[in-house]
Amino acid sequence: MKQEIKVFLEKIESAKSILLTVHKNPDGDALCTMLALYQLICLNYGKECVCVYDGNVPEALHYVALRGRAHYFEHVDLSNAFDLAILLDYGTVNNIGGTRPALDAAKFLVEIDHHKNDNKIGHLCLDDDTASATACLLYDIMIEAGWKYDDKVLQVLALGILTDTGNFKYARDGRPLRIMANLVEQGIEINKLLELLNNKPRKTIQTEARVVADAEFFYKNRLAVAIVDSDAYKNLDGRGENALSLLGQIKGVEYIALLKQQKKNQIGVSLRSKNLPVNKIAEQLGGGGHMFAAGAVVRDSLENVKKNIIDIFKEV
Ligand SMILES: [Mn+2]
Repeated sequence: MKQEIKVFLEKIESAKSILLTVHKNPDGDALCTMLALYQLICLNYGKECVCVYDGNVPEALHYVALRGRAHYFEHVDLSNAFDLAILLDYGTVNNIGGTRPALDAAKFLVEIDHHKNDNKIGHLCLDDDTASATACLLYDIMIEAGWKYDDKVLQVLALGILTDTGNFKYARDGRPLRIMANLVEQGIEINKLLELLNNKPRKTIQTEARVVADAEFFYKNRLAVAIVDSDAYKNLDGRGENALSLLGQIKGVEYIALLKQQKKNQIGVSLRSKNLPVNKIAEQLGGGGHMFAAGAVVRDSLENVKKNIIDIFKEV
């Protein structure tokens, strides 16, 4: 067994209190991997971890197994330092949000992540930035540790992989498919999981459809820019993945920028690309992410951010 995993298992073994957390506004991979680890520690060590997040969980994820185990951080007493904290799928420190003080106070911090990150904060880092999802990393740990698991663990791991790879579209190598093959052989039904995610609020889907209808196109239609203004933003559930996906289906579109007015002068930017990497552009805007899916939060007016984005893509 790898030395790091050995240390990880020893830390779980000896901890009296364990905190699990993920990036703010958890997506499917973050939430589901946290829930899987919660259940694995329960099954294998008889220990109940505390699972917390900052921000909102998309409504579509409200029906996943074990959902009730994860709590908004302000609803939980985090004042006593935890023996062990485990931070999953966080990307960069800026993404952690309100659970950060509890992580800093913990006696030992383990991170499990698949994002590229030059500023790691874990005492032990079980990271691999070539992995397609943090769920893949946890699956490998589970197998290497020889942990028992149940159907709920398999369900949430499968959901983590499906959501983070966009149903395998963004699989970076064969690993997520091999893992999913194992999960399917053990009873996971992919169509049922995809159905389970079809629980988005009507106002979200209608808002995303409107945003797509109003999108603008630049540079011979290679760049699509879509705007979610502050009124529409209230209706969004998650990152606007449907709008991004629809725009990506348009012939000739190579890049998509979805600008979300979170506050008057705070714009969330989601970038998608079919060919050339956009993570460098996201970094230029103060954010980061993966090669073909990246983002940033820019503190400026919607008009300025839009103008700036269109300018940046002139060079691309
Ligand atoms: Mn992820």
